[in-house]
Amino acid sequence: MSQAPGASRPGPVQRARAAEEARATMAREVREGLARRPLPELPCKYFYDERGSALFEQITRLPEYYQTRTETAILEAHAESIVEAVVPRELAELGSGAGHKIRLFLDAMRARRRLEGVVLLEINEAYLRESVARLQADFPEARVRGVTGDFVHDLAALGPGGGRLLLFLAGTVGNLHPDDLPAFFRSAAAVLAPGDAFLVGVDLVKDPARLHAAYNDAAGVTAEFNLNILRVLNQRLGADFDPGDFEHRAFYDPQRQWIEMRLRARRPVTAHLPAAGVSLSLAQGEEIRTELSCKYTRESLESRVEGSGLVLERWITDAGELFASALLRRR
Ligand code: AVJ
Repeated sequence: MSQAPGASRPGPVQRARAAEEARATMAREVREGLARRPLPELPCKYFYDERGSALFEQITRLPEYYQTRTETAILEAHAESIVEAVVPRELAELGSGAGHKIRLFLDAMRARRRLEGVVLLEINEAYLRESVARLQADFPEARVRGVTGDFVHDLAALGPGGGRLLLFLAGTVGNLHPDDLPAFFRSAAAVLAPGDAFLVGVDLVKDPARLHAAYNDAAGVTAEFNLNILRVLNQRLGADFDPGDFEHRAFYDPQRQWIEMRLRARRPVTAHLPAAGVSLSLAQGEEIRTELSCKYTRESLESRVEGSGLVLERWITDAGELFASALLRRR
């Protein structure tokens, strides 16, 4: 009966790493990020506690934030034909997992009586538990399981592929640095068997004004989302940030083809993060980078897939070419 806390036991939700290890990893990543100069950084995966996940859900419904509704429309039109081409037995998803989009694929798989398993990899454990329970109730014929972890370090926890369609939607691939994409695609290829597929949602290079508006919404939800990372540090690392000391900033860098989100100190700030063993001093106007959201073209994305063992098989966009679904096939 005695089991180490956090040890993974077979069950619907398994942890890629024990809770204490996850906290130690967070402490290290935050310490290393904040030590960077000239620009201190925080890993954007720490936006997503319960409040952060709820704020992101709100972002997806903003008039300025075209990504979610555009990708949904693409998948509503094409999920069937993707399932037709891939013939998966198992659906795997990195991040989210609760939403409407995964169901388009599950319904198409069910209609072909091919649905055997679902596996979700998600960083927010509470959110993951809910998603697993909901999907299991709606798709009783499938074995639904979840793994808590992040998609950079914990992909291997998905286990070996074979009949797998792996989804990575919402343009979240844009949160990785472009230099890290080749290694990421190789690690995705490692959890796929030849013939398996990887569907990646990609936000496209476009009019900078459109991008700017999507990350500077009039209602200020993105600003709240950005500031939430400080609350997460306060809660999980015992930090003493006052979110009121910072303001939201997001801008498009046309050379790098990415959106950067930053938090700018409104006044001189000193914060202590005891659990990370670090403190941070910023002068007024100094900034912390909290997120990269990289935008791609077909060519710039494909160049980073090259050599990974995956090949671009289909590139589906909306009529306005705002967003793309890239279907990659494991060779
Ligand atoms: C989760 C990567 C899709 O970069 O657009 C939304 C997160 N950040 N508004 C993105 C986000 C600011 C989002 N993704």
